[in-house]
Amino acid sequence: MVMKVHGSVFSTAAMRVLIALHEKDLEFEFVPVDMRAGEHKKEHFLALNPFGQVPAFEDGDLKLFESRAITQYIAHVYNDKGTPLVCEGKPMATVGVWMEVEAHQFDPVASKLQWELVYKSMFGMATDAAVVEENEAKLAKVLDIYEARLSQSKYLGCDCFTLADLHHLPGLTNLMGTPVKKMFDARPKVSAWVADIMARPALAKVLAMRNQQ
Ligand SMILES: N[C@@H](CCC(=O)N[C@@H](CS)C(=O)NCC(=O)O)C(=O)O
Repeated sequence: MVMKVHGSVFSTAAMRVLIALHEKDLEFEFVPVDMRAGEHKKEHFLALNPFGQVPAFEDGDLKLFESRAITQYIAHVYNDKGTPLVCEGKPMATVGVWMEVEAHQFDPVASKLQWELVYKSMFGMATDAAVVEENEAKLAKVLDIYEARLSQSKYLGCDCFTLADLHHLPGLTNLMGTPVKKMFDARPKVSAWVADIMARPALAKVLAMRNQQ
């Protein structure tokens, strides 16, 4: 039975899973969830994710939610396919550190900036300049740490592309179209890393899915 991803291609969390599946060259079915119609809060979707958020994922009788748990499942269980997105032993511990950094240091700040600078305008709402300023200052601190890390290592987790890098791609895709891009451009190692990971064909495939919507 083919794997299923339930979500919206406009959801950064769903994009994370779709990019991982394309990196792994795995066959899957994408099941669109009409979030505008509140489909993610209806009973049939809550049976897949009781928190009523996309994505939800099925592989046979296994049902998962939480995008980063899903990508880790895909990377470990299908480790013989496509790009090796995880590694073994001690190096994996460091990849794990940088996956946590993305989830707890980068993503909360990047999500607030995306809300202010990308999504609010889509809903006809005004950007709150004070929130942007506060979160730009937080992002600057995170990016300084990334600049130091990327001076020692080609990618965040190790010298090859892993989930620690991949998990950033949806947020970066949104932020690169905003004035916040200059903060990434100002840091040479960060800027080279962004250019490198954003050139992944798997991301282009997910953006093509988005353009078809
Ligand atoms: N930590 C979750 C976050 C999922 C999430 O926030 N999904 C958003 C779309 S990107 C959503 O479903 N929002 C609707 C809602 O929370 O009601 C994950 O990584 O899967």
